[in-house]
Amino acid sequence: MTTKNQALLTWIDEMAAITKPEKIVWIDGSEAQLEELRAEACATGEIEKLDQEKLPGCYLHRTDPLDVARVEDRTFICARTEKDAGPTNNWMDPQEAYKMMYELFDGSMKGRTMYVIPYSMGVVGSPFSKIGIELTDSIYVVLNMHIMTRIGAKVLETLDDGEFVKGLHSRAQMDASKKYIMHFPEDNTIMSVNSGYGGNVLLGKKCFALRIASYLGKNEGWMAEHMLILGVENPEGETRYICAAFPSACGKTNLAMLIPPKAYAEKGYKVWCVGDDISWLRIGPDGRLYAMNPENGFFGVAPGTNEKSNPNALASTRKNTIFTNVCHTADNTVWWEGLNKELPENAIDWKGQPWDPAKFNKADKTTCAAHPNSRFTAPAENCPCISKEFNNPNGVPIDAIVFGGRRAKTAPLVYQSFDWNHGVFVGSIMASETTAAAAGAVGVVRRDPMAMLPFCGYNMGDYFAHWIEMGKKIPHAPKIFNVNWFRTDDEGNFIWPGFGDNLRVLEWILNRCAGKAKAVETAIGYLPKAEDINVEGLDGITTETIADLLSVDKDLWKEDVVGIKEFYSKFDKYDTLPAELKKELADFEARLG
Ligand code: GTP
Ligand code: SPV
Ligand code: MN
Repeated sequence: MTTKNQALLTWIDEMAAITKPEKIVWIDGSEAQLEELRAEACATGEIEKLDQEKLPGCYLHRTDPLDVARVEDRTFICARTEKDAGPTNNWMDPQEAYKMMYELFDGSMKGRTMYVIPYSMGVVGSPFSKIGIELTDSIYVVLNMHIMTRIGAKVLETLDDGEFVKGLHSRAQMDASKKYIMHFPEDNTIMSVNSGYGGNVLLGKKCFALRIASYLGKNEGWMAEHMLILGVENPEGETRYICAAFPSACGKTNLAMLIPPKAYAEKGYKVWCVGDDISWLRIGPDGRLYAMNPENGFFGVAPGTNEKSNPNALASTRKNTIFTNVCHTADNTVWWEGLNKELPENAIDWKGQPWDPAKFNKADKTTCAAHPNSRFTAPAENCPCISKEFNNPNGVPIDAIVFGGRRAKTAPLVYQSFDWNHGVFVGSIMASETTAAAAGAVGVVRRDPMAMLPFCGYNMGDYFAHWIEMGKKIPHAPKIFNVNWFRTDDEGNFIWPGFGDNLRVLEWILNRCAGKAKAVETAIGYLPKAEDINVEGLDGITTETIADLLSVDKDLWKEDVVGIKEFYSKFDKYDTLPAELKKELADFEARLG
């Protein structure tokens, strides 16, 4: 494999001079080369080959037990000024950051191989796709990037002497105290050291496709969002597309692949998955907003995935999949909490220790066989409901944008914003309980605007302003909604059945977009009447339950306003909160009375 791209060759030379690998191997994307790497990683124990009859092409990997999730406190936006990174990001001066990182990378690949991975986010060669090069000393990273992105010689060919995003990753000493995930948006550069976990090291994903891309999008007039993309096909055979932004581990993969409830399937409803995590959105020639999924696979949460909750995700993991931090069973397959009711005997837990099912206690995460953030990396083409538009470089036209999070109270099952700017406000005040997808406390409510809090590559006030500006530029803008699948009763149980039944809510959303459904106006937005959510075939859920799920408690919202104001006040320092959002907040308070 060769390239004439002098900037690329020079950069690789410079990075190799710092990291000092024993050799450099270019990843051409061929099955022969990948197979060699799998064999090498099996020989060193980096991955284990699973039962090839039951799970052909599947492997298991365990990370360091202290390296199991994204590390937000070690993730930095190294923009030129602190203002450009904004109050919600960690910031470091770029010169200082480069100096520190080059010291940490000094000799970090000694005795190891540096792999050069050319990858494309989006269909190779499409004008809407972008190319990255990741240099890494981890075969696990190479094998995952092969599933999650389009890699190899074909990417290098289309790069020619064009621009690319530089990514440097080294496991180095895997020293947690020296773990850093650094972004240099003004230089199209990402550096990650001392981690081997997914979101920290698969640099095409959150680092490039969200943090760097959101910055590029602001400058180039498009948007990079933490959103799934799905198509709902009605019995007449028309497909309408929806993008939805939920925080990490709040249901994107599940919604993107949902199986319609029986009553819907019988009528002929179908759901098609275009993407489960990231959307790149542009205005099309017809004035509508188009979404494309820059990824080529799913890096999905394993626990809770089963034949009932998400059969499409489970089916996607039955071949050519890498499992990370799940439980290894005695018959050389995998298991995780919620896969089925049978607790495996003689299994090995995610830390590599014998697992005792007798000591398992659902409420105590430390007794789990699989880590709560254990994941599968599965090729998109495995998914039984993958959309025929998956490889359409232009993406799909979007009717509705849906925000949502985990809220035990306050947020109703669904509501619609009054207009685009109010929709931006609704996205900006999103709050959700934290999950195991990031290191730190779980279950604490925090503000997570547009599910982008950990992923926005620049000042979030400017990001809100970009949303407002986009609204002015899209002639036929999608309608904006908010959903909450996670309201609980007094015992803490989820009231709404969720999963496939979420289609009942999407139906109201799409009917609203088509001007076919009624709504009631409330202080927070337009809500369905309880009888407008179809409960046909739902066990134990009546129109009264729906009424309860749709209730708007003004006192709870008044409490929420305190939290919104506190969050908004973070933007005072550089005065970047758009006037439009200040007005929306004032109007909201007035409506609450
Ligand atoms: P990331 O990959 O971290 O971005 O997560 P995600 O947003 O794709 O979340 P995912 O679909 O993997 O769901 C995370 C967890 O939420 C899983 O344990 C699911 O079982 C659970 N979950 C998903 N959808 C629903 C739902 O509708 N209701 C309930 N109660 N739980 C859900
Ligand atoms: C998330 O945390 O939102 C994920 C997994 O999708 S990771 O790739 O680790 O970011
Ligand atoms: Mn995600």
